Amino acid sequence: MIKKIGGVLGLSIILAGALLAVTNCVPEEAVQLAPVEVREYQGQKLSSVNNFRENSIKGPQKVNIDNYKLSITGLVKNPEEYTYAQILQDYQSYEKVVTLNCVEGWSATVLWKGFLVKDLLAEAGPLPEARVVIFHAYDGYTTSFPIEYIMNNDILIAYHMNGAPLLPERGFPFQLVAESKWGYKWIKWITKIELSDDINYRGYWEKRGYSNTGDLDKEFFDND
Ligand SMILES: Nc1nc2c(c(=O)[nH]1)N[C@H]1C(S)=C(S)[C@@H](COP(=O)(O)O)O[C@H]1N2
Ligand SMILES: [Mo]
Repeated sequence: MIKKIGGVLGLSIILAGALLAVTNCVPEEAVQLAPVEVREYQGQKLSSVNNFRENSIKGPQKVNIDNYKLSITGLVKNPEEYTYAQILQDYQSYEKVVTLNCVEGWSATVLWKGFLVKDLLAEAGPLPEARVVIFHAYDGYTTSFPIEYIMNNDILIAYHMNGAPLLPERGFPFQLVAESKWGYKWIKWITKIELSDDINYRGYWEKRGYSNTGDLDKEFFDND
């Protein structure tokens, strides 16, 4: 009797195991479909990623993500290099709708998703002499900000626009969301963040007469 129950039990276990094995054949990874752009967020209409005008200094850049690194250098305790995947994994992500205003008179309102520059800086540990944060890009473009602008605001480096990864022409892998600043401060294709003590540093357009602060509520051609 005990033997018989044991046999039935044994058979049931084998059957249950077989059933489990079958159900386990369902793929665990979600199938990736082409991203669809979000055009409205919390009641607010968003611009399309195609509403931008592309007039970057050297045209759209194609960054090969397989050997891409984002480095943080200069006046920091721990210089660091990150892959795209590490940034997306290791840093808390944030979403925010912010409007980019170009000096040429157009603007685009977009849902940005990315990480906070100040979280990256906290990890790197700026030295006390660090006054300025200089951003460098794949096309040789640069722009800079006082360290207080980065540390005292929630400034994002974005990797998604309207719910989809940045397109190559929109700055893939990373664009700075320099809120309250003119469009030329929104550096695309960021490769390096350098902490510096050079308070007179001027980026690409800033060297050519554009305001160094780049504040939206002020003239973009001034003598600061
Ligand atoms: N690396 C890089 N970033 C850049 C530029 C550039 O030429 N190179 N142009 C800037 C200017 S002038 C503007 S208005 C915004 C516009 O972004 P868009 O070219 O995606 O429209 O990107 C900014 N970021
Ligand atoms: Mo611009």
